[in-house]
Amino acid sequence: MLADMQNSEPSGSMPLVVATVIVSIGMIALVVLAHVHEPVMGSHLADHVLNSLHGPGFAFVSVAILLILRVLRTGLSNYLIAAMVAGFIGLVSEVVQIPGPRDASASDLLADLVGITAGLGCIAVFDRSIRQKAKRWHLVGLGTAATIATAVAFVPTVLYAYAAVSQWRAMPVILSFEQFWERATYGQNWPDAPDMVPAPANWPPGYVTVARSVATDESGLLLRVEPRNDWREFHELMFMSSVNSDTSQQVRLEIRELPRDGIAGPKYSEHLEIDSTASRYRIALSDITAMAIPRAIDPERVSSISIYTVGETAGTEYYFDDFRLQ
Ligand SMILES: [Ca+2]
Repeated sequence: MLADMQNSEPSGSMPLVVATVIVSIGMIALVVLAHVHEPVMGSHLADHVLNSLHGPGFAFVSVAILLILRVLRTGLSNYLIAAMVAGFIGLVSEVVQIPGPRDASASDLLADLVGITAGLGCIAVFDRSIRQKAKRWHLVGLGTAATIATAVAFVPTVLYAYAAVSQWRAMPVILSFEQFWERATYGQNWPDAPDMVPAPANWPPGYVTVARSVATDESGLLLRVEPRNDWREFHELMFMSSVNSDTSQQVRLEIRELPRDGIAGPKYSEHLEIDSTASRYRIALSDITAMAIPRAIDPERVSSISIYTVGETAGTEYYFDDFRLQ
């Protein structure tokens, strides 16, 4: 099959063309679905996987267009036409979102263009007619550009997919602060994400690395976690915590639900006293009540868990570990 891709002559390999076209249509369908429906895939990470498909999607789309063109005509201008057609599809797919609930995004369009560069660049590097005509340093430049574009287009999808699968497998543990992928489940929404540090000396054995969050005067936010959305099997949230202060410190645990129809989801909160002894805190989900009206958490729509300071505690260090459900 690779031999067929290595020249600009009309390709006789219809199965390759058909397979690429089918993959391309599937990728576009996924991206369109993600744009039309507010995706609720089971976790924020799964949503990130879907949103990261712009680059890989348009790599496949541009290659599919190129292969179709090769069946119809010869010449290196096929690359230019394929890039323009794929770029036009990307532009249209963003423009049609302007009146919809989701925003048309320049960064999505940029990701589309990177994907097109990756797809066509990788084919061009192995194209025999280009290799015969081009100077060596042109080929080196083309190969470098294709490699960088491929990395930029595909690495986010690979990393988010890895993190999403790891998060799914780790349940009912939400965060252990032992794995590098967990960084993708917290620290996305504010600049002062907690550090991963060795467990303090007064913690029981078995806790290797924990999160350390230093209170500031501003938001009071110590930690925000974006767990998997589906909590139907569980009735209790637990975590380990301590504070480096002689007096106990009150914190507010807040659970937020996913937005509905663009309106922010309800918030539920519970106050806890954290002291200097490392202890396991257990909160029954039924005890966490909505701020405005008494209602229970929808276990299929949990969006985030946040912990805020209460009162003036700037400079105080809080330690957290082992967030889990049971
Ligand atoms: Ca840990």
